[in-house]
Amino acid sequence: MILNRPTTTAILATTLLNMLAMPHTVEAATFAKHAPIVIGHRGASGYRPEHTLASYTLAIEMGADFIEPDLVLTKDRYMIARHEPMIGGTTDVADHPEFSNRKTTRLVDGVSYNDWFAADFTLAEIKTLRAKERLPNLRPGNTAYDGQFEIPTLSEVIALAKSKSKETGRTIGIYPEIKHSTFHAAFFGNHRFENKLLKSLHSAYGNSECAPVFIQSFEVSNLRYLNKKTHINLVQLVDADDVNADGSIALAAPSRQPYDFVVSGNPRTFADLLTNKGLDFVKSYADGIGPWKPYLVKTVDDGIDRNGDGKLTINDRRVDGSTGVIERAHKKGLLVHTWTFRNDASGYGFSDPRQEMTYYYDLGIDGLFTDFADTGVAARNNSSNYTSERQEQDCGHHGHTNNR
Ligand SMILES: [Ca+2]
Ligand SMILES: [Ca+2]
Repeated sequence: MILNRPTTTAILATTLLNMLAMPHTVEAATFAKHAPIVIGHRGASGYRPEHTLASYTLAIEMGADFIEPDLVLTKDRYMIARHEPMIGGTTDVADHPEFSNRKTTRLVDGVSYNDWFAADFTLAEIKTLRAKERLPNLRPGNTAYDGQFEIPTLSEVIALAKSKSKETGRTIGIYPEIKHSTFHAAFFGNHRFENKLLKSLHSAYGNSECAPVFIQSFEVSNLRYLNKKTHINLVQLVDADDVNADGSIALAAPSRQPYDFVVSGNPRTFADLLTNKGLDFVKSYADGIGPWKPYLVKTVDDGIDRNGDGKLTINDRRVDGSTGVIERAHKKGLLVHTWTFRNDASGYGFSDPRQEMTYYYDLGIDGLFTDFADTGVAARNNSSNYTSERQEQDCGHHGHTNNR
């Protein structure tokens, strides 16, 4: 039966449903901090060129709780969403002859790059560029969108998250990453980037731990600085170079240490941040950790073709279970968000990406970054650790302690 006009009963039912679905709309600045979340990694970057409003919008429409803009600064100090200060791989800048003389060589975290750098372009110039797919071989379908989308500013990302929150009745959070803090400090001045970010976030969301925001960084000293300046949630990212056949973590520059440690001569590695002592240290300034997933689940390459496709790949690795990092971090009151889950790559020990993500949610992680938000939401909703009731908890009522 097709109803051309809604009946009174239908209208009443819809009104009731809306009331039930949006109990927290008056507290828009709160979010379900303790329900496991799905973070749209660079948006829905499995389906659209990363870090575009189209990519973030699709992630939200697929049910992501947070969208993740990586941030770099332009010459005139605007925060724009790009994965790297180098923009040759994700924009059409090479097709702009007027910018051919901007290509240059710079060191980023000790590695030399010959590329175009956002820091050499004004925002107005950046706005003449268009995004393109970073991984055209892995994601050929996404190249259909090359040349269509602008490079968004942080303000535009915030505006999108806010308007989509209103439209959907869900609180859509943002999870900005300060990229290469040491590089930006050398270019623009110490903490200029961090101060700009806080100014923008505090004005958009208030200086509150209930703001639907996590600030993330692979560096340490900038997070410790931010901890003194804001109540907004901070997450220490923990990188590595690779995972060995026996499941242990391989560390090599530039993914061996936070780069500010390299500069200051601090010998501690990323792995050192996840020992009990390391977690105590992180807990002194951050609310959560964001380790690469092999830090959390041990998988071993034992030469068995588990999925029977006649090839030995990372998907075939034996899954040995939790390394204990999740449990130890939780004991210290740290949230655990891990990365990156992809339907088309990176499935250590799993051939089915949804199964992989559910496995991590079942171990108790508080959230994960995925390029495929739809699969992430399906996996999360399928997890034994997820109930819609938990999702309605708000961050102010559940005694999350921090050290500020
Ligand atoms: Ca990121
Ligand atoms: Ca195989």
